[in-house]
Amino acid sequence: MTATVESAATHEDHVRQVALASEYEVAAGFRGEPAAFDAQGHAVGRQVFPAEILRQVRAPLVDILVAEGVVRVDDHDRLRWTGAHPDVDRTPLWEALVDTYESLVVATGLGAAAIEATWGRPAVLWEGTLNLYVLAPGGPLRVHRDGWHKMGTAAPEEHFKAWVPLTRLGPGDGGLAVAAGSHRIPDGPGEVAIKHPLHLEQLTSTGSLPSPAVLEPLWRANTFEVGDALAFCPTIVHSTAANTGPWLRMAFAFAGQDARVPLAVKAGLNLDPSRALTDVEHLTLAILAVQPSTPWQARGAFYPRGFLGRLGVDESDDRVARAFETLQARRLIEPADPQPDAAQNTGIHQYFRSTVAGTSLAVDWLSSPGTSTVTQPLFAGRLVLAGWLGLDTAPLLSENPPLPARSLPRP
Ligand SMILES: O=C(O)CCC(=O)C(=O)O
Repeated sequence: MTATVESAATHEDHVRQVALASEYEVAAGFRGEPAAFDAQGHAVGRQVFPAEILRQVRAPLVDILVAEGVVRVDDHDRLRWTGAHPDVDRTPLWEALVDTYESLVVATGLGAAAIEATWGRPAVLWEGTLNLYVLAPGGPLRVHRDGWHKMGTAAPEEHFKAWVPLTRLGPGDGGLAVAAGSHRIPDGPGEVAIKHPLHLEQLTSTGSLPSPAVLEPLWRANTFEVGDALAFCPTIVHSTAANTGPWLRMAFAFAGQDARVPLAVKAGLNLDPSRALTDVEHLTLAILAVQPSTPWQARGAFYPRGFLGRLGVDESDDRVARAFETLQARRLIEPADPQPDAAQNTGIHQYFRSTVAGTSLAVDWLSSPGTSTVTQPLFAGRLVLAGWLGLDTAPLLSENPPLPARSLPRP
């Protein structure tokens, strides 16, 4: 009898009943424990963001909601829901969030710093992973795991999801519930038996979660102030907690990885100033140290007939153009239009040159000995650029692998 009742209970039933618990919290000014995070699969960081910055991130979203007449701002850090039904049009909110998130959370390095404090590991954010979650009273719960598509080759524990509430959340206000430790529990059997896993996370992304009975004792929720964050392992089972109060709950989330693990191309090139430059950014910087160039011209260098493309260095147009944005944000390059007022010198046809700091960084990078991650095409490209900049290439040649069999570009 008990077994029948137990098996009939759904994930959502358990999440609706979840009690508040704070097994792993990191207080403001302290640093998280990677081992505790690995065991629990999550950690709550208290006041790891400056609350005022998050209020600025929130402000344009609140303006939209007030103009739509669905919330009233009558309580500190909470929005009274006055809408007719729990559906909220997220599109304009999302568009407003992207800008403030990029400029106030990513480009300031505050997002990486908040996760580093909570997680206890150096963090680097993945581009294009921003999500906005808006939950009106009575809104739906969704029990799920995130998956492998926002992870590189390292173990799931070396990646994080960050969930950042934009409103104060008391008990019953719809925080985020996690099934502590579930990041290590495989899914139930999928629709078709797996003969050979096609992906490292195949056993935790079948779409068939561990049973409600297995997860039931693991569910935890929490209360949050603006400035707090929840970091969790992407494979942990989690869910919106039930919003039974009178307030609209808003949160955003982003994903990333341990900064010491090599960054996959899929991670993108975010504007976080603490992120180490990638090869495409170093190469682009070195090109601009050689001569002023436009994004269009630099892209040409990476094309199959470009000097880097012919050596086997393969990069997409998007990443080369994006490298200009990172380098300019870090003041390593600056506009250098030969005819500043010429209408054609805009967008991908705008000229840039390296600044003094940029040239010095390019020279350091070109002159530094290679590591095991320097491929032969990259090494050959660095040699060409070092030669063009008149650098002594002898130390590079004595410390690095031999040149690839392909010939160097004609002068
Ligand atoms: O905030 C929510 O309701 C869901 C959050 C979530 O699923 C996530 O951050 O991955």
